[in-house]
Amino acid sequence: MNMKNEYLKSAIQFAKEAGQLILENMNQSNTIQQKLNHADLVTEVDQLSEDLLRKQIKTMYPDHWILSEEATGQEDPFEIIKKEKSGIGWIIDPIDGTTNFIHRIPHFAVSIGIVNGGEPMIGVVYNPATDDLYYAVKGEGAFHNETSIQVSKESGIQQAVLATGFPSKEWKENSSVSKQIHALTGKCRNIRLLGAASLDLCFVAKGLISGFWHDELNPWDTAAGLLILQEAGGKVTTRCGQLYNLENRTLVASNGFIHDSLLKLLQF
Ligand code: 2AM
Ligand code: CA
Repeated sequence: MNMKNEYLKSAIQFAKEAGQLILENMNQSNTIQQKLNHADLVTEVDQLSEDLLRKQIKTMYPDHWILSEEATGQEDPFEIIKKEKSGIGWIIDPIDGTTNFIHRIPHFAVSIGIVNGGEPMIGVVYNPATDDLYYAVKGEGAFHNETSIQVSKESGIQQAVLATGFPSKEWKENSSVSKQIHALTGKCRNIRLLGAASLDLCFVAKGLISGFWHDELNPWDTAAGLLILQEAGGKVTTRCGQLYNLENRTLVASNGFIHDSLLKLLQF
């Protein structure tokens, strides 16, 4: 087995183990803590999942670095990403979609991106509640469970279903996200706020929706989904249209065909 496939196999195994742990704890009354505000939440299950993932990675790959949501604390993850340009690193979100998890909405995921020399090499996104597994290896296509996936062929923004979300600090009156949604209202087929960025990217990759935009995401929200979407034929840029990398704070993702129209509608 080549190394890339070994890492993929490990990432899938770790994501499924963490997913099992999350499900086992889903119906317990978990302690919920606020981070920035009443919309920015973390549970003890986020921490349990992260501990399991870090332990597995450290045991199997002691030379690899790890960037994960809860361990990062108040540090700026973008500064860490800028420094970690060499070697192999695992960028993990132990639960993406924590608010859905807390409300027992079965739409959350374990997200694991592996980068090599700063470039995404492997992406694994696993929703344990529905047993949906998305994954990609650089240059080898994207998959949902065992099936190869591609983006939608939709070329008109009027036929496009899009998704976005509110970064917790933008959950307020006169939010910039409300303005963005307003700018697209009536222009596309409809807009969804599904609550888990990694799965939004996979939904674009699978052609279920044609585009997704989101501000202020962190590298652990996007590292895995970014590669899965690119390998499915999609396009990911910043809101200014530059090719997206893990250091950027705005993200516009699409099937490629509607990209320019979407970017244009978000320029105001
Ligand atoms: P989380 O569940 O891991 O917090 C919801 O639109 C999406 O945005 C989720 O993927 C959520 O990730 C992410 N998100 C919410 N608030 C965020 C914040 N302040 N910074 C970065 N990502 C955030
Ligand atoms: Ca999270």
